[in-house]
Amino acid sequence: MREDALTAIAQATDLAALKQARADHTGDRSPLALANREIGALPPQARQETGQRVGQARGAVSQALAQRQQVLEAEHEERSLVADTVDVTLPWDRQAPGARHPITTTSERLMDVFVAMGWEIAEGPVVEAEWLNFDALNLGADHPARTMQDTFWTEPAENAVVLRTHTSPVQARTMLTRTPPIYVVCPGRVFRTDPFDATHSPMFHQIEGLVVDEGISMAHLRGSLDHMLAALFGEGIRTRFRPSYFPFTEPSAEMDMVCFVCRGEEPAVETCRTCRGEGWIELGGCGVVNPRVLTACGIDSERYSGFAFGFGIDRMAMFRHDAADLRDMFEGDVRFSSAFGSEV
Ligand code: FA5
Repeated sequence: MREDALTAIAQATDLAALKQARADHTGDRSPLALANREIGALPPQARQETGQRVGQARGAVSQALAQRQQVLEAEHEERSLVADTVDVTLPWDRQAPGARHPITTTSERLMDVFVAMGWEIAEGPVVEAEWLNFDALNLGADHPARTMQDTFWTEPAENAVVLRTHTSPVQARTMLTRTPPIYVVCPGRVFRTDPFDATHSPMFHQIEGLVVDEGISMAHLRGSLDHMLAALFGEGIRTRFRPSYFPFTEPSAEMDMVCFVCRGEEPAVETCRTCRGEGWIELGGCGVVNPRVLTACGIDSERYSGFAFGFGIDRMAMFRHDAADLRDMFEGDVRFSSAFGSEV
């Protein structure tokens, strides 16, 4: 019995065969199990001697099983390692994956900067009520500044809707639905009947920021924008504030960044097609929220003040990646995105 079992165990060449040998030689119906069960029926003297022999045989068999199991498991693992080996040098024909667009990664980076400061993300629709795109922002029907942004009208009727020309209607939406303190940013697509050139597109992206709280001033605006640009481009980036006009902010300013192609330096600046010889690229408008806008949106303008800004994300993405022509952003060529795909 013992020899039969040990031979079967030694001859098991894989784990399945060993499992079978274990069942055959140690299972309930195995000769060793039967012998063990019959010990009790033997006369006392034979019982002791047989009990000892059967006990030793069972011990030897279970030890042999354990040893063989260890050997076969090690062999199995070794075989698997060889079988699963991947030759990374083999040529591959998988389709190249897509890549995240630099406008998406720039937009997410911008949101991270503000979320890290405790601001919230706000959203609004791209097809917007005329009232929210213009009137609520102190741009009444007869206001000459309505023509500042060339609008795609979708319905030339009363209660008209437009493709939003800026992300500023989200300011109005936010103030109408929340109470101060308000700290929000809103990135999104906007539309204007602008020509398609190196720095303009009829569809582009803006990020709007709005803060309404007690004691907010232009200084808070400048500090927040400097922090945003330093986080995106690194410290020491050359920017300037230019006095400007927006009906929804007073005072208002335009923030420019030095042209990343010619760096604003002579003689390159003169022929630079990206900044058209200006040396600067306009990033966006900003200012202290006009109290009339606060009042129109149901906020106590005696108690609260605020600041707002609306910056072009596409231009910041161009700057970040040294892309000289905005049109490349919208070609849909995956090689363009791939070049910046891993950057965040
Ligand atoms: C506005 O749209 C204001 N709503 C910004 C604002 C918000 C001011 C809150 C005050 C308070 P503006 O029309 O200047 O401002 O556009 C803002 C930025 O969008 C521009 O500086 C530019 O960076 C970008 N931009 C404008 N038109 C285009 C375009 N056609 N293509 C790409 N970027 C554009």
